[in-house]
Amino acid sequence: MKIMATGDLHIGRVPSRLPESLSQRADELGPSAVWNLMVEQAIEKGVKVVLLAGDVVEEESDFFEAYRILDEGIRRLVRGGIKVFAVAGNHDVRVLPRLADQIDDFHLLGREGEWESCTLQEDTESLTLHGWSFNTEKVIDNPLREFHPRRGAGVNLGLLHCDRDQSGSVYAPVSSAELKSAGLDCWLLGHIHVPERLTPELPIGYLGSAVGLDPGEPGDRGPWLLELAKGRITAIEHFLIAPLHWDRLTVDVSSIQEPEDVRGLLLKRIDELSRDLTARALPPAAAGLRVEFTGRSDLRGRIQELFESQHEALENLYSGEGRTQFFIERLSYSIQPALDMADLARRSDPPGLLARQLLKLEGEPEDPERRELLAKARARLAEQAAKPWWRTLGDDSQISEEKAAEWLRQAGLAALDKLLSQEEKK
Ligand SMILES: [Mn+2]
Repeated sequence: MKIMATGDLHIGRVPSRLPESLSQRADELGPSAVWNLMVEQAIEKGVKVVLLAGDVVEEESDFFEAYRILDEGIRRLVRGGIKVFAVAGNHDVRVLPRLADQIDDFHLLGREGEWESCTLQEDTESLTLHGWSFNTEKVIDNPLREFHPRRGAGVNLGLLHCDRDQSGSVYAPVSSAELKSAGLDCWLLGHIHVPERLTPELPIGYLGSAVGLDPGEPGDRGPWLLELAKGRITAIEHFLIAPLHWDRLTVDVSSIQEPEDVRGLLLKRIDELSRDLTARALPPAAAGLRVEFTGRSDLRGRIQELFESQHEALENLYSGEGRTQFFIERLSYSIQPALDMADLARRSDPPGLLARQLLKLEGEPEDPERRELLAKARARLAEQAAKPWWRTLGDDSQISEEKAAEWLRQAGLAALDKLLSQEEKK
């Protein structure tokens, strides 16, 4: 039996911070778009049950828009033999019950803050759902206090909108320990927009928003697919179909000679991301990037000038196969002035000592002092690499001199930056 589940959809909210060229098409990128994709994919993948973990609708005033979008989607799902269940969250506490009353086959679980269960069956597989809905915008009581489940057939799954491990919260505070000991096999949670890593071994956590609604929601988004067989959860997959992807890129400019070289570095990073996104079954139509330039360079001012003069071009970047429109939502410049290592190395304080070691690293490969430094580093790293908890990552205990030198250099530069920034603050 296949299940599709999503956390916070927020139908009615328009993704923010889109550039001019995309704001006209915001409908194709936001909550209603991901919902339509979910409907299509649920039918195509032979899903039997679709679950919505609250905050399906942004607010009361979105009733008509949400009605049109949900009604149409749910009709299609029902025609495909798919059942739809939801619980209400703090945003849709009033609007969701009303929508459920209007839309046939839209089942709201746990009205009036009372736990509700129901068992579904498909061939030999059963699923028992336990759900609870918000009945006021703020709920200070822990809904699990009133939860005394009677286990039903098959996998027993809890659907809940709640604030986990925030004891003073006014959004239905619950604790991880209570969820674990509640007697169910799985908890799919709504409210927090950052998705957690759900696995068949630990199927308890936040599903996250179905699509990132602003740059503050970077990373992978989409609904989840669960598979049940012989009364157990056998697979859980985060199904990354969000039509809009937000991401943060840091681009180290330390190596550049000319300000224009930064464009190439930036494109390379976008290319890498583009390859990842294009490999998806449904690549996003658009991706918004928050880019931070880092590292050390004396060209900071000229880099900033260069990018500020071509603002428009940064709203419409294509890369690779060009299926995703990239845009730069924000550029920031955390570039430090270049260091004069030789100058620093003459100092007798900790930065001076560190600078001398760094110069050694970059110096003559056969220098005995360099060799000794690297031998020590490799011994220490090998000790770490041999620890049992790294074993599953494969046998990487052979650390080459070259690799050790690069790690030392990066660690040394980072430490030097830290030491010098403390000096600047004095
Ligand atoms: Mn919420």
